[in-house]
Amino acid sequence: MRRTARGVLLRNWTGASTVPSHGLYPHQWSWDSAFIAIGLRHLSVLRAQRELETLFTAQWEDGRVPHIVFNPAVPLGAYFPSPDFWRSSSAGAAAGAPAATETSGIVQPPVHALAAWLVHRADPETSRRRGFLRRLYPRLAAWHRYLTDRRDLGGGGLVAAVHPWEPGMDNSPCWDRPLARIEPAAPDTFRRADLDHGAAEDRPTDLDYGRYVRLATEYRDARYRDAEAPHSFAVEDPGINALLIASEHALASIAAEAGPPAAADGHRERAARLTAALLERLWDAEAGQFLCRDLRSAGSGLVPERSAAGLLPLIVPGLPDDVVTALLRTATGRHFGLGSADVRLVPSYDLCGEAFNAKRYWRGPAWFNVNWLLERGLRQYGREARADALRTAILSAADSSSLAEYVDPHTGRGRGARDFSWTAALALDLLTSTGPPAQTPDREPALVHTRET
Ligand code: 2M8
Repeated sequence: MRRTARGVLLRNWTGASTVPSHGLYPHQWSWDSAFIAIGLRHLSVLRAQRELETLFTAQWEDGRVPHIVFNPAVPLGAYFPSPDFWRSSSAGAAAGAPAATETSGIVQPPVHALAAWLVHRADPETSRRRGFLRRLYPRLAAWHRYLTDRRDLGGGGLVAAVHPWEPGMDNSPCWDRPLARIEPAAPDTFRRADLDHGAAEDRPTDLDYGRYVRLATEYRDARYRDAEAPHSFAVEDPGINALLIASEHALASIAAEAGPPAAADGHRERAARLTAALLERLWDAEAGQFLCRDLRSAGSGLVPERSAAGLLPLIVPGLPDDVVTALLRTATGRHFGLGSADVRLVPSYDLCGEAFNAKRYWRGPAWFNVNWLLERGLRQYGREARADALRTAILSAADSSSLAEYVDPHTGRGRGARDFSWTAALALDLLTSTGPPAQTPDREPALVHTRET
């Protein structure tokens, strides 16, 4: 398993970063790279540092970290939407997009500070020698500032996603209502490349794609300036906000190690404010989980759909006991089935929900990054036995599915791409850094040597 995961990460490395999968996703993706770095640190800390550094060289001057950094060597038709759709270097110039690198204009969940901290901890000496955190800290801080200052569209202290791709859970049923108001782009105005690699019944529908294209076009036409863009889709997602809080805590540790000494307290305070806003705006006691808030609906109400994003706040430290207890009850109950006989991994969406589909992308299948985050959350709240069982289940599904992009939550059968980078990276991480307390950590020496630049 370790050898297979390592092989996938080596093959998917393109010289300065890692593709999620050569066929379906042939460029660098933002939150993928964070998860990939978390696994790569067990193979080569230099390569793990480089993964994050490459991503941050494409950061915009307004602080945003684009969700895709395009590889100019890949033909335009290999992925849609391609650089000639986003036109970041021209349309994004006013927002500070880099002139020499083409990127998308939207973002993905901010897992990067957490990843940077874990990469540093894997080999603090090399990290200090290379000034890894010292160089990355201002960029990470600017990234978080972009989210908190320019994306608080609801005015309640949380970050809003302006495109269904931003929370990373593209076609989650949580977006069905907010998306229903969006006029889809005409099907003959774009060509999907994803269907060249994935089965149509696994992927989002053409109607969904038409809406994704419309929203991205509107943002681009507003030159990616948040104050001027219509943002006709604006949703506060518990996943993005929980990851921001976890990363804000990591940023406090990074600041204490390599930033201005006074900054650590500021990050802790910001994490506390975000946590209060998360509880205030997205916690639904009756549902026993966090929900999304649709800022463009009448009354800006909560969306009555249960996605696994609503459990991700388990990675946020310091939640009230009653919230943790309720989250665990929901995770292990009929909606998500954690630990039950007919559920291998926690599904991306409510097993009892009307829209549940065990095959179609983020409408039911289980994803490895989500389960890895939940495993971490369970451990953080002292549920070691549950965390150990989930760890075993993740590793077994990763192994039997050939490191698939996602799996059927009931059978564990692989779907989507195989040899998927974050599945390999997170499996490697679980094999290496955590596990039942009785097990001796099995650290391998660095196996890959990259040139230091
Ligand atoms: C999927 O998203 C991309 C668009 O960003 C796509 O469907 O083409 C999602 O699973 C997302 O979370 C992931 O980062 C990306 C690459 O793995 O693929």
